[in-house]
Amino acid sequence: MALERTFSIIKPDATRRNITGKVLSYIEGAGLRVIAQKRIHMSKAQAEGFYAVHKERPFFGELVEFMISGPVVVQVLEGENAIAKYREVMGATNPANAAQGTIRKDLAESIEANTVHGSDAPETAAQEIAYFFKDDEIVG
Ligand code: RTP
Ligand code: MG
Repeated sequence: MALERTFSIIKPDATRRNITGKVLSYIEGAGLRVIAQKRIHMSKAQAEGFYAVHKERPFFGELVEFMISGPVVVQVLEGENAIAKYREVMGATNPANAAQGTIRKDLAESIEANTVHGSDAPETAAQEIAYFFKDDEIVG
C-alpha cells in the first residue's frame, strides 16, 4: 500500500486550552506521522480562502471568526490511507455524534469548536497542503 498525505489543523479551541500535545497523541497513536508542522495565526483573508467552499453556508462568517480567534497548528500527516484514517480518528463534525475514542468525542467543545480539521479527499488534501506549506517545509 502506498503512503498518503493529508492536511490537518489543530483549531483555536485546542491551542487556547493548551491541549495540542494531547491531540498529537491521537494522531501518532493511529500510526500517522507528522511530516510538517507550524503554529500560525491565520489572517481573515487566509481563513476565508481556506473555507471558500463553505462561503454560502449560514455558519461561514462565524466559522471564519472562530478560526482567526487564536493560533492554530497546521500539519501535514503521512501514513497508509492517511485521509480516511485521520477522518476516523477525528470523529464526526458534531462531537455529540462522534464515536468513543475519537478526538472530537473526547476533546471537542461544540460543532464549531471541534478541535481539528482534516482533508476529505486526495484532491482537497493536495490543495490544502499547498495552501499552507512550501515543498521544502515537508520532510517525509
Ligand atoms: P473540517 O472541514 O473542519 O475537517 O470538518 P468537517 O469536514 O467535519 O466539517 P465541514 O462540514 O467541512 O465543516 C467545516 C467546519 O465548519 C464548522 N461547522 N459549523 N455551526 C455549524 O452548524 C457548523 N457546521 C460546521 C465546523 O468547525 C466544521 O469542522
Ligand atoms: Mg470539511
